[in-house]
Amino acid sequence: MAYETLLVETDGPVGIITLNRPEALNALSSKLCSEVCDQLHAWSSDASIRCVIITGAGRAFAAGADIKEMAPQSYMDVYLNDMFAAFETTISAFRKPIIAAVNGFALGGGCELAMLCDFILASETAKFGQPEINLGVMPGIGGTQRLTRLVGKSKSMEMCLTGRMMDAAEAERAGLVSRVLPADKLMEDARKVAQKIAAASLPIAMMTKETVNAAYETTLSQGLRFERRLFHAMFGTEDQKEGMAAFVDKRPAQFKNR
Ligand code: CO8
Repeated sequence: MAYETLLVETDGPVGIITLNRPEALNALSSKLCSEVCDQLHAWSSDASIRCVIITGAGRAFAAGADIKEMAPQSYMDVYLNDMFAAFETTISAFRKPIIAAVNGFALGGGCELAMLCDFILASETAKFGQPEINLGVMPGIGGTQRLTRLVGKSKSMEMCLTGRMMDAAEAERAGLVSRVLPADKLMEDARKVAQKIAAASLPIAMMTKETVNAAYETTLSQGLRFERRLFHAMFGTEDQKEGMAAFVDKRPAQFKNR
């Protein structure tokens, strides 16, 4: 499918979405958001895609929601359109692993998009922030909730109340990003990580994602019970038999995603 605001490619089982409005630092316009949703919907039912990377063209991952598009809107406009609700729910409901490869500014809705992904790989040039307070609003695509869970109340509160940016090193120390990579290696490494994930059994990767995410939604005892039930259920898959047999036979596993 040809898009106005995205570049989309596949590299075997890995789907790569590049947000492509570099002249606007990849600001999340309604068109861009609906195109991301369309592509994720297509890949959710495409069995050949087993992991997705989202990144940005140019010097930003995304510098937030499109301020020029939002500026004139009224309360009724954003309420009745349920602004950003479909974007948030489509990404958070996507069942296959998604990696954010953050190459530059990830601000406001851009930081929230990165946090909607399953984990963040950041280049040394990445900058994270929730500067909405400077615009007379606050984060609205999950920033107050996800940032707080990831970095704790004190840092989240400071960032949301002051709009200060965090550099990549601070974001890694704070637990917002899983790893910081040299800028010229970010996509090469992100592709390697995605290929590694895509080489695993897809249903097992999906159940693993669902179980880690359950840690944010349940008590510890409910989460442990959920983990144990899915762990037991994995013994009903062909891929568990293959993975363990391959270990014993000292050969690479050939998963069938069954
Ligand atoms: N929206 C629209 N255009 C943008 C945005 C944006 N978020 N960010 C940058 N641009 C545009 C600029 O207007 C400029 O365009 P032009 O050349 O036509 O003037 C171009 O991108 C380049 O930007 P700058 O010239 O400003 O580049 P600098 O290097 O000087 O500065 C910054 C880079 C610091 C990133 C700066 O652009 C900036 O502060 N951007 C805005 C960051 C921001 O405030 N983001 C939060 C937006 S609000 C939000 O995300 C809310 C989400 C929740 C909504 C929930 C609803 C339910």
